[in-house]
Amino acid sequence: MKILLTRSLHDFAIKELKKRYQVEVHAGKIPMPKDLLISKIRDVDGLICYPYDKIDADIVKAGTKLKAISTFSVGYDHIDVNSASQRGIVVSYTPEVLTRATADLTLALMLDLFRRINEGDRIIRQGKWKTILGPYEFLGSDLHGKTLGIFGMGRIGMAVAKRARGFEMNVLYHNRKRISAQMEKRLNVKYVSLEELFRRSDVVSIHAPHTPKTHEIVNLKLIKKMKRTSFLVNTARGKIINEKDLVTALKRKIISGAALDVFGGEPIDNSNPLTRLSNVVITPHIGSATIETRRKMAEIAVQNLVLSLSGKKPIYQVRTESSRQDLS
Ligand code: 8YV
Repeated sequence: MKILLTRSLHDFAIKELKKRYQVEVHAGKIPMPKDLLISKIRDVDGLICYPYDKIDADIVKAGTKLKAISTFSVGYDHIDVNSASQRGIVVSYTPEVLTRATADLTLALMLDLFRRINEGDRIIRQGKWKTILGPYEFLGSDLHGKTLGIFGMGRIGMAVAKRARGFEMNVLYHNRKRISAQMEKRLNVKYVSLEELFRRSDVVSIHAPHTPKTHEIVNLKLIKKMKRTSFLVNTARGKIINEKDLVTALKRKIISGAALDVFGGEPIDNSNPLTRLSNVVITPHIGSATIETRRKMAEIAVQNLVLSLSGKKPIYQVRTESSRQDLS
């Protein structure tokens, strides 16, 4: 069988794949240009892809021999899962192993916003720290006693809730579906409407998947419900926020700041207005980027593909919209 990887993966993973298949690893432009992907996919049985590869209906249709798509990610908004399933193609993904790493980064970003870590770093590097700071200067705020609003109470949202309790925060959440009363009690979280979440939280953190329903759901109207002292954190998908509206809100100081690991289009550079705002902390989509987590993701991406191609159930199969219970 032949398989295609749209970019390289850990050596051990490629080795494992080469034991079983004829492997082609795309080494050129990232993401792989659509024409090239279409011409290559015609000939392969399996595909390993990444969130920036758009695996739309055209790609799926061109993959006449394609039996399995394994994405190196928990998000699968880049794959037309319905088209794939109609053609009997098994789609798999890598949840769970990246939950803690992503939740850790979320807390790191929150701490950064509250305690102005990056801002302080920038001031020193720019030679602007001239005198010892006075009692009222360069103050941040406490996390303890503040309210965190989690939008999307799936695996990552829950891991963030657990960590936030360690910082003695109060936690509200909004999810497409309310979690069980037992789970709410265990996590010590309270369900509220989306509007209430934005209105009452000192920091809102996004952990929902990107779907037609969540596309740019965080717009100026919703951001305007937030307190002027509040922050927004996004480690999920950039397209959940209307980025233009967020820039407007940050410029007009409608909210205090934002920390973003994901963007509407990636990568971003300094032509993006977000990079010029001092009340914004930005990271280059590194939620799952730890040595341990990425290794586990590679292991699972390989196992998912191998199992699917041998006609077995992959470890984590993406279910189609109609068969899905929990969106986040
Ligand atoms: C990426 C992610 O997969 O898992 C996801 O959905 O967005 C990330 O973990 C990772 O950046 C590799 O592209």
